[in-house]
Amino acid sequence: MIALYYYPGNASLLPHMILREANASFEMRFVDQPNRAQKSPEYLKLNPNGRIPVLVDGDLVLYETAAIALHLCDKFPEAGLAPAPGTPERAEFYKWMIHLTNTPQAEYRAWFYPHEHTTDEAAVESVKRKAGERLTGMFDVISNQLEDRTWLLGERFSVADLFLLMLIRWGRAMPRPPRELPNLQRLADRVLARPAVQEAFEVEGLKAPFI
Ligand SMILES: N[C@@H](CCC(=O)N[C@@H](CS)C(=O)NCC(=O)O)C(=O)O
Repeated sequence: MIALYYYPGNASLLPHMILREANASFEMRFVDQPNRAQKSPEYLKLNPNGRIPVLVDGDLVLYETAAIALHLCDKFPEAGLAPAPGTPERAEFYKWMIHLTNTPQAEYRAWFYPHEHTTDEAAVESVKRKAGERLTGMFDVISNQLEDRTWLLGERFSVADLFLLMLIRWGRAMPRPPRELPNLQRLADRVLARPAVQEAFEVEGLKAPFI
C-alpha cells in the first residue's frame, strides 16, 4: 500500500505527478496545512520536521521530496522516469535532482516563510524581496542550460522536468515569474501537456493560471 500525505500545490505535487506518471495504485491523505496539521503529534511521528510531503510505502515512511521522487523512480523502473543507474545520464539526472532540491526549492522557504528567516519583523519584506532576487538568478541559470534542449536531460523526459515545473509554478507571484523566461515557459508547456500531470492538477483542484 502506498499513501501520499499532501496539500494541494505543496511539494507533495511532485510525488503525486510521479505516481500518476507511473500508473501506480496509491491513496492520498490530505494534510490541513493552513491549520498546521503538519505540526500535529500524529504527523510528527511520520515526519519529525513537520513538513509536507510524506510517502508511506508498506513499512517504509519517507520524507524529503527528492528522496521520495528517487525512490519512486526506482520502484517503478518500467515507467522510464529516470535513466538507468550507473550511466552518465543517471549522473546528470542526480545532478538536476540535487540542484533543484537544495538550491531553488530550499530558497523558496525564504520566499514563502520570510518570517522564519529574521528576528526583525520590519525586515520580513526585505528578506522576501532578496529571496525573490536570488530565485530569479537561479532560474536565469537553469533557463540558459535549456537553450538547445527539449528537457533538462536533453531529448529524454525525466522526473527532473516534473520537479522543475513545480518550482516554476511556485514563482507565479514573483516580481519576474520564471514563466517569463521563454525556455522555462516552453518546458512548462511540454510538462503541462502530459495527461498524468493534468490529472494530478485536477485531483488537487489546481486552477489556471498553472504557472
Ligand atoms: N525539504 C523538504 C521541504 C518540504 C517543505 O518545505 N514543505 C512545505 C510545503 S511545500 C511545508 O511543509 N510547509 C509547511 C510548514 O513548513 O509548516 C522536502 O523537500 O520535503
